[in-house]
Amino acid sequence: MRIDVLTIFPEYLAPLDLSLVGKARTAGLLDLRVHDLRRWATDRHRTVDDTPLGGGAGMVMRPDVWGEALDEVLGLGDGGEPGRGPDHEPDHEPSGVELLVPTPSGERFTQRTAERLAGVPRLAFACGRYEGIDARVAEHYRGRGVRVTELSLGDYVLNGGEVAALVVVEAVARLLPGVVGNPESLVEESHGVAGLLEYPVYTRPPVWRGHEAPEVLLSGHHARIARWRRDRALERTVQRRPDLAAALDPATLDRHDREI
Ligand code: 6GU
Repeated sequence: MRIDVLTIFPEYLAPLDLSLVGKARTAGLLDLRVHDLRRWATDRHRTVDDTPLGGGAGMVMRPDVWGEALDEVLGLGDGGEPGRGPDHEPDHEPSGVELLVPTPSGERFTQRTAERLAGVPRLAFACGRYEGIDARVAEHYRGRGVRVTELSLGDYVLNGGEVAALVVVEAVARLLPGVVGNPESLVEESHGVAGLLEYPVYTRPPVWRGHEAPEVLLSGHHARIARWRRDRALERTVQRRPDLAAALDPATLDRHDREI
């Protein structure tokens, strides 16, 4: 998979050299390229923003700078020739690249989104400051046949899209074949297909500072352990995430589950 990140703060993406994502890059499983948006600014001060049309606080990122940057990085060529308007049908073959725009006003990013994105051959992130990128940029690339997804991590506001891009890259990269050593570890974890949070986990010693690990986990009784883990996962989900509990498919719950 190839991922491009466009940002005015390339240093913010430095953690992508580390850990699992860093190893995926070294192993050639992930081709990740970070670009400084100011490379495409044309004035002496490398300006990328301007005041909002209609007035108001803050600054808005300029469509002209984003347009030049994205045309080059997405490999689409010049999109500004006369006769092409926003109402035209896309006249490019979809390039297989999906443009992701992190914004608190986007659709919610979930594990389902990460799973879908892990199957897209090319992703590109347009990281804006939180007042945002001129809305015509997303509209323009949609009109050219690019899938554009505005994504939000949750209901809070970050200063810009960079941290959100880090989160999405990590969530997607670990789903790529060969990135996580043991694929079994992707199966049981929180937000898996069962819609349950993960059960609590323990390791040695069996007693630590007077706290005992649950006896069943030392029993060697695999069916009882599985039942205990499912009960704890359900209990946690009901207590911590009533929204997820309410969305559980009743057909996948057994009689024992209903007693939790
Ligand atoms: Cl994706 N971007 C920004 N700027 N703030 C956010 C967010 C994204 N998700 C939650 N807050």
